[in-house]
Amino acid sequence: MFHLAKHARADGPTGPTGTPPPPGDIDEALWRGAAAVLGANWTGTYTVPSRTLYPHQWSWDAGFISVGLAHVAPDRAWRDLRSLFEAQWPDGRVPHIVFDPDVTERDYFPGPTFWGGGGTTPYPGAPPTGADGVPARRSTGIVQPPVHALGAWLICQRAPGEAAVAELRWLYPRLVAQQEYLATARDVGGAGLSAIVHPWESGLDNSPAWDEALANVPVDLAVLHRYSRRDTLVVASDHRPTDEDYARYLAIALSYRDRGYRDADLAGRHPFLVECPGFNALRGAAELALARIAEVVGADPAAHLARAAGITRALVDRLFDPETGMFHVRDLRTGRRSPARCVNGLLPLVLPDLPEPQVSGLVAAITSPRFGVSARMPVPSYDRTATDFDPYRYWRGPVWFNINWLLWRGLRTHRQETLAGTLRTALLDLVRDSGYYEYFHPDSGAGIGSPAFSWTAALTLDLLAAPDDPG
Ligand code: 2M8
Repeated sequence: MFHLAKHARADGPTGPTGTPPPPGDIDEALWRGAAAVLGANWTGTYTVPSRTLYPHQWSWDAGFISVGLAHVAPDRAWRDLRSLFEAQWPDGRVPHIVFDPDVTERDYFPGPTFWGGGGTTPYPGAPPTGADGVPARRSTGIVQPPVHALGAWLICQRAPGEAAVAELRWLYPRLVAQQEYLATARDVGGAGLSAIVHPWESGLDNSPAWDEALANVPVDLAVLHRYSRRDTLVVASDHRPTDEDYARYLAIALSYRDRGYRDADLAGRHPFLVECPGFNALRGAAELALARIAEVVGADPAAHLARAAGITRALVDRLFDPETGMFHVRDLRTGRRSPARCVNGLLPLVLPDLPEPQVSGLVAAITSPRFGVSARMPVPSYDRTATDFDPYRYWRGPVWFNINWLLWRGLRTHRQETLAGTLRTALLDLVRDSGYYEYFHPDSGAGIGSPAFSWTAALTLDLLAAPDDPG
């Protein structure tokens, strides 16, 4: 456990004082348990994903967490997003981890020293100071899926009012800069999709989606002697990425870092450049959320709507495979689409303007034996029928809550209410039976990874509240 005493909130570690009661006739124990997890993981300015495994602020975690906080502590939801965006780089990128200066390097690897190249100054390109001249917290130089505009829009929907509008005004230009960075510096393929430069940028770290692209990255296990992993001291090693994968992750990160996190000439030299359907679908969803935010803050929504439509078209043209009926990642170094059927290939369902053939393909995949949503189990992270499906190893099989919450929203968007209802019930049963775990065994439902995991708790609240209008 890390720094529980230091981070404990003034009103106690077990939950926000005066947690609002659950709306309507819903499971009060589950609601209060979820609020207590968020209370215990609150540091005073943001929420850690997990006290034991992830003691800093993570980018896409913050987006999901903010949606849950909107139900029980909207002020914290906004504070969480502000904390993250205070560490935004001048080029618009929002770092995938923003480090807590009071947490030691021993508590998480790779920490600020690794990402900063060992220096004590911020990285090339990183903001020297944050808002109001406060020194910025140090950060990584890579990004994660941009779920923050959606988060901001949903906070505003769940907890409307003048304070929400003021927060939206502060965030809007920052969210626009984030999208601009992804649409320009990261459009390495030149076709309107952003490339990710590291598997960690996808959020689905060791998904089989990356296997083909990673096979071309040499493994140098010696790197693991220079640096030592910490995750496998906290969680069973067969529930985490392998050492080979980890050595490649470090090599790719070092390659990016040692060229100052520059994006200008990525195509010729960077060892990992992939277009991910999940990342880009969420970028499209962010543009749609920005269009709605623009209306509130008095800006023009048209450019956001146009960009969202362009992303949907590019996704269909470049990443959809009519034979499998789903989307697949494309390796920009070889031009090949990966054959692996992974859950990021289902995420374009969140886009309301996805054409009918693609929607039907995804709904068929979700209900097929490969991903089969049954009343008992949500969608796993990988094709259940694949020979290398692994029910324990992180993003290679287990069920993840954030992805299923997105699919639940996507199903509702496309008026698949019965299927959405089945998925919601399965997700809530999972946390009721196993707790607010980081991920879950796709057959038994047993919790794996970190207990008391923030996005699982946050999205449980949103599922319990299940607003009529998903927003
Ligand atoms: C996991 O990723 C981090 C690296 O970013 C790790 O394994 O140490 C992923 O599940 C990622 O999606 C998530 O944002 C992060 C924190 O919850 O953990």
